[in-house]
Amino acid sequence: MKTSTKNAETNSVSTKGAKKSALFFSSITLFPEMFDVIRNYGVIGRAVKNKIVQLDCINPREFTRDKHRTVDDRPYGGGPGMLMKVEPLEKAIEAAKNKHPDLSTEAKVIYLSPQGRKLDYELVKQLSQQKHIVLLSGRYEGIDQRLIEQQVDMEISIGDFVLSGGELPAMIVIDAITRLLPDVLGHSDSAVEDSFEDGLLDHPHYTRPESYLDSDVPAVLLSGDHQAIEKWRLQQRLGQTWLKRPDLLAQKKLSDSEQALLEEFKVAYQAKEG
Ligand code: 21W
Repeated sequence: MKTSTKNAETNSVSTKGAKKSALFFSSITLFPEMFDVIRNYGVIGRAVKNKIVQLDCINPREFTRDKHRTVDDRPYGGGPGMLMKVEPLEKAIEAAKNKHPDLSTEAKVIYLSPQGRKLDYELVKQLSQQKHIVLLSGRYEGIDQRLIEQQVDMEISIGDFVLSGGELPAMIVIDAITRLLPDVLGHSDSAVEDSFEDGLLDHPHYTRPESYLDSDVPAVLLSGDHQAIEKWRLQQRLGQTWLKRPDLLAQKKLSDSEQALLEEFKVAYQAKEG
């Protein structure tokens, strides 16, 4: 078993002698149990176990004082739906920020909201440089605008569709950031290889059997010619991006050899599809 020790002063963990920086997530949520999904399974679960990331949930309900532990309140101006009650939320944010007061940088407070900046690889990469991220998940119709203005550093959306709350988006943010941290992924699924770093989609993959419903694995993948395989994969990545995400390709500066590979793909595609 891997043993790791953590130094509270420097916010670093050492595993088998190698130093690395830990990232703390504080999740403010009315549904902390939802986060057990990422805490206990897969790549992120292992990162939590190895103390590469820490994930604490803070429930605003714990900061209520009334008999019914009320966490919702009515919107000024009327209309359907409720908002999250200000005082418990304010106290939860304060408690989250104070979780790691000894860090060199302050916590970044992120409110997951449909009004936010759309999450993409650039933003995930930028956030992976932080030490402490507070993720505030809204429920009901959202939170008081003054809390956003005074307590929130950034609003993030995961796309233009309506969800029931911020918890799933918060978990998506945690998953995407954690994958980019050093030592979270093994060599077999390295972050560099499948990142959006080079702005291209992935190439197609094949496994056994060699022939499936009369359709064969591309011969080059069985050739053992690693140079030819790498060339084919790059050509597929260029071609698939051209077919499916022309917006990504438009942003990318292609080298002469990449341009030639893409032109060859287009010719073959047009010959096949007409
Ligand atoms: C959804 C709360 C809609 C309030 C337009 C005008 C966090 C989310 C969420 C939610 C409304 C994210 C309305 C993508 C999401 C989230 C809950 C407002 C009425 N719509 N990213 N008026 N999509 N959603 N509904 O829903 O908290 S990040």
